Amino acid sequence: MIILNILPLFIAISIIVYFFFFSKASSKQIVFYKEEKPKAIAKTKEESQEQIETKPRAEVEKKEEKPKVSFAQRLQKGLSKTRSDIWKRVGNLIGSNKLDDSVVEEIEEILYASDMSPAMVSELIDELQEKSGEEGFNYLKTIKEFMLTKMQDTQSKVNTELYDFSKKGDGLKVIMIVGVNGAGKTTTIGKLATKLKAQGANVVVGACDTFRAAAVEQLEVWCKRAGVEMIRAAEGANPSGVAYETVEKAVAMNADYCLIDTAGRLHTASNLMDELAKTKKVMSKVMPDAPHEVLLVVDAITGQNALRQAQEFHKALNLTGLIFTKCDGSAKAGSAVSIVKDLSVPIAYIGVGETVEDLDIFDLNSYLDALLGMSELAE
Ligand SMILES: Nc1nc2c(ncn2[C@@H]2O[C@H](COP(=O)(O)OP(=O)(O)OP(=O)(O)O)[C@@H](O)[C@H]2O)c(=O)[nH]1
Ligand SMILES: [Mg+2]
Repeated sequence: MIILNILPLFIAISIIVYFFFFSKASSKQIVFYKEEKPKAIAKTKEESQEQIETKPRAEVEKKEEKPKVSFAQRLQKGLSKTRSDIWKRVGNLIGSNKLDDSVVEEIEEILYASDMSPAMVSELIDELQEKSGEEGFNYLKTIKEFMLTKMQDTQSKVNTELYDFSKKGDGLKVIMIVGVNGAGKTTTIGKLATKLKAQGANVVVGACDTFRAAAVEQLEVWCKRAGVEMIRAAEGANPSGVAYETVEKAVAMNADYCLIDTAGRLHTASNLMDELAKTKKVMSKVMPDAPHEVLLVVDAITGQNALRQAQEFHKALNLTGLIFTKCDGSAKAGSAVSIVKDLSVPIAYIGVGETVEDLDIFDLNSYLDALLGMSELAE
């Protein structure tokens, strides 16, 4: 009887207790499912959406922008191979001691590999031997001093009007670019046109490499990008004719600079060298003092042969300057010193890569510091 009386109460309590725990557990599950998991996913999406919408555009772009690399850094990097393969090895052999006869031969071998002329190598070694006995001897300073003396008189002849529009006097400047195949003529013209145009100059380019359609197209890409006019002729046309037309057009347009690209040729091909001389001469019919500059593009990888090339081009065209390209890919930048000294022709520009920013005015001091690793020491 008592059991029968208690039973409903027991059932009722059981039901209440069951519902109380069950609802708590399920609500816990729902909350967990609702609040934790989905929120975590939604949070990420929302956040990224929020970032795109609310971050100022400049800030987003700034994050993507690569840090600007200065030309000094590019030069430093470009010449790192020469520095480590040549000058650091020389330094390791000399140290700060008196130059021992036993290492002279080894140093000689390393210096020949830099493509310095044999006469210059022996002069430098004499200098090092003499100075190494003195107090406070520093082999880098001695080498830098030696190279400065060899190059600075010639380097002071560089015509700044060439690369600095603000320093250019009145009238058109015609610049003819020559060199062996693949030295970097067209690329250099493209870089130059871009730089001069960016300075506000009015530039006209003549595509006088009429041997290959691809050569004209390559130049056209650069000119379009730079926003400068290019004069072209039909494939196989006479390059002299294109040079004549280009200077004529540049005069008519009252242009500031006229850049003449030419086809690459071996310095030993006399008929092609004669043709180049003719192209040069024909420009003077339009403008008596044109071309004002004839620049030889020298691929630094060429090495010792570069001096021979430069001599032949100089004989045929009376060069006014040199452009050293591909200094980033070579350990043989030593030929630069020999050519400048032997030909008395200064280096106007130096190239250390394929982009516009990789070409700049040749500054002897910075070049030697980067070559010898002296700026590294200064840091
Ligand atoms: N690494 C490096 N490559 C360069 C440099 N200058 C030019 N080049 C590359 O060298 C190659 C040849 O360059 P071009 O400008 O076509 O040479 P070119 O003298 O006009 O050649 P031709 O017209 O065939 O005689 C290209 O792939 C250029 O990008 C430089 O300073 N460094
Ligand atoms: Mg070319």
